[in-house]
Amino acid sequence: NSSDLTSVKNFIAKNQATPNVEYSGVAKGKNVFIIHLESLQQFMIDYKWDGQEVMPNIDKLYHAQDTLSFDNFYNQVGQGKTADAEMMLENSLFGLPEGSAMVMDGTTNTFQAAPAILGQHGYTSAAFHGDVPSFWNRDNTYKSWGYDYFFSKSYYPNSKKSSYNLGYGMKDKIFLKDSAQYVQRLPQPFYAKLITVTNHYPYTIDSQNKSIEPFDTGDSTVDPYVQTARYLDQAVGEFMNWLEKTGLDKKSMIVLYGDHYGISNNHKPAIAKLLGKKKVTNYDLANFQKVPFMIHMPGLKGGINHTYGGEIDVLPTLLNLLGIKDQDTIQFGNDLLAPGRNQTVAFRNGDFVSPTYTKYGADYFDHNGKELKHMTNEQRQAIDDMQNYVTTQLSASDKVINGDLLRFYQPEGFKKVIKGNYNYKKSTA
Ligand code: GP9
Ligand code: MN
Repeated sequence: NSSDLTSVKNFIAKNQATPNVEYSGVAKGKNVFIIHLESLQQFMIDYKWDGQEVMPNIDKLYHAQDTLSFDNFYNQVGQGKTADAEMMLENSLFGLPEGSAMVMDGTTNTFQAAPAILGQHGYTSAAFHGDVPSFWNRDNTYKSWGYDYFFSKSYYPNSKKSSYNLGYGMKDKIFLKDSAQYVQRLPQPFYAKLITVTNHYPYTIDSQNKSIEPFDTGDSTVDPYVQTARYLDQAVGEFMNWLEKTGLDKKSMIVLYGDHYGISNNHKPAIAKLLGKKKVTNYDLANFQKVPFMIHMPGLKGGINHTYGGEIDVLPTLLNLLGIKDQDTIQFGNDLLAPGRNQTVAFRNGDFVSPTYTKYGADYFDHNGKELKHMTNEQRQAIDDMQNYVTTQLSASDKVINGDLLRFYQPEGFKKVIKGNYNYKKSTA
């Protein structure tokens, strides 16, 4: 109801950081690519294995002068995994404590999502995914988010060849190559989201596409991860080459992100081996939740930024770069480049990380990863304040989704999305 909406708005007003003016509008009018890197974790950046750099293409982008890279960027997903990441990235709303918000509320709720916001600033939006459109209820949710196009399996003639598919859909190299023909035909400026799938558990890949030895932790769930991550890196490299060849790279801002961990906390001995440690603490596991986040654009003042943030912060960051004012939208994140932003990052279960304190599982840590078995009053107070912020933020976001509160709210200049205007069925004419 409307009093819930008021408390949400108050929380946002109190916690919203003023975006970084130096970066406001530097990407104005550019095409936007969102490249979803399935299950890719930050520890894989610059990782060496089998005498080689595992991901030379992504590493090169990570270190490029015109890439803004973030090395304290966390995934914040819950059970909705990919779907939660998509919800956060494009709405700056959290997934739910249980289940997937895209599945449970994507069809019926009102949203003020990136494709709709950009659509009202002259952008054409399109999502690409090489599997059935119903997965995670994307086909319905994308209408609520205002996606003009959704290219899924039936749009890809090659999806019919069984050797071109694996696990959750078309193999990334084929998927990205075949998506290019549609990308090329989109009116510019466009907002295009490409969802890769090959680097997904159980990390199988055919022998022609294996170009690195599996890890040797002895944990068979974990070991092939490096082989599909390598394949994903090659697919991204090929796509970047294509962008350069067409000249599209010069007209675009390319955003890459890992959606969530590939190696779960059920594999602690293997994680310890990969990190070169005897055993892992909860602090290590919290760190292990970092995922890559990079914004690449020719001419962008890049570098590796150490701010603590996560998926919830992406939308405000991108809107500021694009010069789109959104100060009155309901978004729970903050511009990652904003000076003085709150750097407490919530995990979906209420745990958190920050530059000063971390809570993970039953444990609390200081900024050096030292466990706080006994706390000073000052530490206790600081941690209580952080916990309070995290709990309030998560529950306010849940109120928005569970109560469908955005149906009562009209940001200035935003036109309500009319779901019936969208139809993603491939026409046979
Ligand atoms: C399915 C893919 C995988 O389309 O996005 O989802 P996940 O299992 O990672 O949530
Ligand atoms: Mn995923």
